[in-house]
Amino acid sequence: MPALRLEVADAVATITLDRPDALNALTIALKEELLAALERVAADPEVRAVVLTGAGRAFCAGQDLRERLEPDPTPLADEIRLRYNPLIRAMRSLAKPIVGAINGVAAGAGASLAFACDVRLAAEGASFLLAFGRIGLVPDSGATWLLPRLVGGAKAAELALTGAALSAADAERFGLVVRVVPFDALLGEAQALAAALAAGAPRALALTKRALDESWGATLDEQLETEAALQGEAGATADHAEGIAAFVERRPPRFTGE
Ligand code: T3D
Repeated sequence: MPALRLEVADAVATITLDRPDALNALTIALKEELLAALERVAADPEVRAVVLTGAGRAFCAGQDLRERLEPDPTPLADEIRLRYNPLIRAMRSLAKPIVGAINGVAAGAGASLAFACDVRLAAEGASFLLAFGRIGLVPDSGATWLLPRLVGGAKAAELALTGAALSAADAERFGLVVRVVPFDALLGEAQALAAALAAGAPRALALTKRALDESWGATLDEQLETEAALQGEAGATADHAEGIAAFVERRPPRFTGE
């Protein structure tokens, strides 16, 4: 049985983690399906933006803890390297924006998946929970890199060390989510935001995502140079010419990704 749904409509791919009875906890199969889905949307020129969400009342409860009790589980460090790190790398290197529609609790590596999205909307009642410490583990799947950059070091330390839940409202206050909306409106709002992004110039969006990520390890001087180089690339696209033509002709641009 597939544990994930991938639907494409109007240039937006919606990926739904689909094990609601287990709060979309990550089995090996689900991790492999998610990586395959990310690779598929990366390769599909029709897809210009992605929504990642969960089925039912949770976004994702992290590693499926029951699977870890099965005979001969993969050693933890190997599992992280083999199946978690590639997911986070695939999300961050995807040249298309990912909107996280955080419909409910995002715990453990489920929170990490939420942090690895480019922007997040949350349903009222959603929460973020670095549940790792409760089972004697350390935050993984990029959580210790992404969270301090998203909410600041002090808040990240509190959440990582105490395992306290961050409510959707507090996540909005800390800038982790851009908006909190009623549960029933979440998917529609996330898809509308993704559709708006999908109408943008694909190359410029991809380069913007790259510039933002590269800034974390760069000095101002290095980043100024990165921006100049990326602007050279963006400025050479047909979409840039189309953007200027549309401005002058007072009409909406029709970006093609060329
Ligand atoms: O291990 C490795 O490979 C290394 C990688 C580690 C990465 C990680 O993600 S470590 C962290 C793993 N996740 C957790 O520790 C979170 C565990 N879950 C919870 O703490 C709670 O379920 C929640 C706070 C997320 C939600 O609580 P609540 O009260 O709303 O729901 P619940 O009743 O606990 O769960 C509902 C069902 O989902 C329940 O099943 P049942 O009894 O109705 O058949 C529960 O067992 C199942 N479920 C929830 N989380 C998981 C899970 N089943 C398997 N694995 C889970 N992580």
